[in-house]
Amino acid sequence: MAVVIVGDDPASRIYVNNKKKACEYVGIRSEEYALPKETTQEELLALIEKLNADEGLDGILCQLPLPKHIDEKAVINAIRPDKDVDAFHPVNVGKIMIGDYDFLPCTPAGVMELIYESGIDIQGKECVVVGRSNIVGKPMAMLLLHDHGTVTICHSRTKDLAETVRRADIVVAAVGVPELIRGDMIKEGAVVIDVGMNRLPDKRLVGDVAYEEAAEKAAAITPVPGGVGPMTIAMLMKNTVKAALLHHRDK
Ligand code: L34
Repeated sequence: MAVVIVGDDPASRIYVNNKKKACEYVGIRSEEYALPKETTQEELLALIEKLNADEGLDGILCQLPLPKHIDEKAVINAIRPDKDVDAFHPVNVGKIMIGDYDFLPCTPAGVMELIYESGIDIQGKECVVVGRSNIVGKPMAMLLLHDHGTVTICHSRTKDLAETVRRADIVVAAVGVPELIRGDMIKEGAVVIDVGMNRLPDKRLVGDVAYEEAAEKAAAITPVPGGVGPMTIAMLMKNTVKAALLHHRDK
């Protein structure tokens, strides 16, 4: 796998290091391409072309966010779909929509794995996803729908967030607002999954859920850190193995 990181965002550096450690742990060879923040879009696209053509690589991951002068969409579109272990390329996104896919995006896939492993049945449940990003909220809603959940997506223009979240049997918070989801928004016995990863000025790392409050009501809840983050990385490993199998199975 090739991991590309542009610039010196400290959070991205931690996540990429965690990914490299996981690769080492499971026995995936990883190559890091750490580019300076001044890298031009042309330079980055040229690197991706080179990685696309490299027969020795099964997966390419370009860590987001990218510096503002680079068009993320152009970069995502440039990655060969069969090496797109993030499942961000439009071809892979489209396949997920139909339910016929090779890769799932790592964070939503990790959330599903947590739900399955906890023995929680999604069928017929009220599922509320807070956040509508292309990389988490939207695919998350689609995966819950595939498992027969009744899915509501909330976002910044939602009229009554608290009232909507209060209906939920399963809440997935992925907005990037520290502790937006309070205890009084959680139904007794709900499952609460916190995708948020917010670094406060005092350096504390908190999720999108006020954990202590919500934990008093929830039947199950994920912490931050130590919840969805490590699952994202585990699913990246799974996708990379899958990419390798798809590339080499018939050879
Ligand atoms: N291309 N960009 C691309 N793919 C991804 O899948 C990501 N994402 C998100 C940001 N940009 C990306 C990640 O890797 C978020 N993300 C991610 C990965 C790992 C962790 C958090 C976010 C993680 O390891 N979290 C640890 C705490 C780390 C810390 O101390 O800051 C945890 O226990 O939650």
